[in-house]
Amino acid sequence: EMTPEEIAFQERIDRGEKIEPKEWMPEGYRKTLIRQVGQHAHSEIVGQLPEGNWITRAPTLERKAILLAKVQDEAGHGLYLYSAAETLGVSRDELLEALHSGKMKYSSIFNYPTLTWADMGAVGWLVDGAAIMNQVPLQRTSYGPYSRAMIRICKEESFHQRQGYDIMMKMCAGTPEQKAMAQDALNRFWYPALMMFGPSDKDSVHSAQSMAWKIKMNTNDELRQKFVDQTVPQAKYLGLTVPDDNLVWNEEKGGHDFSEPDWAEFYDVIAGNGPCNAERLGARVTAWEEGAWFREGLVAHARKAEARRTS
Ligand code: FAQ
Repeated sequence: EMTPEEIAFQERIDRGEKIEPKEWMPEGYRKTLIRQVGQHAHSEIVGQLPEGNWITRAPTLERKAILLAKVQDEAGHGLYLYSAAETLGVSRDELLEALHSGKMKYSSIFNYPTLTWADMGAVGWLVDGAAIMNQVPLQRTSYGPYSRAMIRICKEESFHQRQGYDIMMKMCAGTPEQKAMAQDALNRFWYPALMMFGPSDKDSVHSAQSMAWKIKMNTNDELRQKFVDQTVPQAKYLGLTVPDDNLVWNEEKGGHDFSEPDWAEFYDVIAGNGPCNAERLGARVTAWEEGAWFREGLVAHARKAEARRTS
């Protein structure tokens, strides 16, 4: 049973109106957004780590400058998203505490290792490619601050995807060893990239309500299908093979048939048992603890400035 307030709220959503921070919203809407926007913010922050691993070992000065800029963009995306989440009445400290204690998730993809330079290509091409596929529709999401953050983020994300594909093109036009590294990176990142869209629709607990509220604009399977259809020709252009024997164009549905990722592995990774979960979370917790002196300094400085103003 919906209350009159809830009915009026749903009508606003159905008309395509944006919901703004101080306006009435159902508690479930607020909670779902805090979960999704918070997890999205955490993903951007944790997502700096797999690429940060290669900044000191980039093959040229130019590649190093590009990678550094990309990782800095991710920090910025995390900050806009924390700000968007804060408008829902949760503090950044509370969100970080939930991340550090393992109560809140971040994207499964960042729990896989980046073993070679070709992985920087695969991350940009596939991981940013999957991220954009999900984020472009979210520019039209019903919550104003989230939708505005997405507009800015998508502009930067499309540059990230191109820089990844550019690395793949260079590697694939290089020596046989370089091309083999590119193929190996595709082999390792293909299924984890497919998992980024979440469980298949029949197992997605939040999709129906989130789509009714336009917190999500598409189902997980819809976006995964679009991603496969977009990416397969790109792999072909590189002369690489997608690691799926069941991959075939299905004329009737106008899309590819493809193998599902290993969902047992997915659930294992989001439960904290992926190859790099402990390392990633450990790095974030250490960074937080080692930054305590700096946060304390900022607060002390703000207090002094305040005292000077009011005395
Ligand atoms: N990883 O009912 P659903 C980036 C959880 S892009 C971990 O289908 P929902 C950019 C889900 O939370 C990546 N957990 O859930 C970048 C739920 O558990 P809960 C970030 C996952 O929310 C690129 C449970 O499974 N993008 O960072 C995942 O309706 C390169 C049931 O699932 C976003 O966050 C997963 N892959 O749909 C940075 C986009 N999938 O919370 C650096 C916004 C599902 O009840 C380098 N988010 N779960 O405990 C979304 O669109 C949605 O939240 C989905 C999941 C589609 C991710």
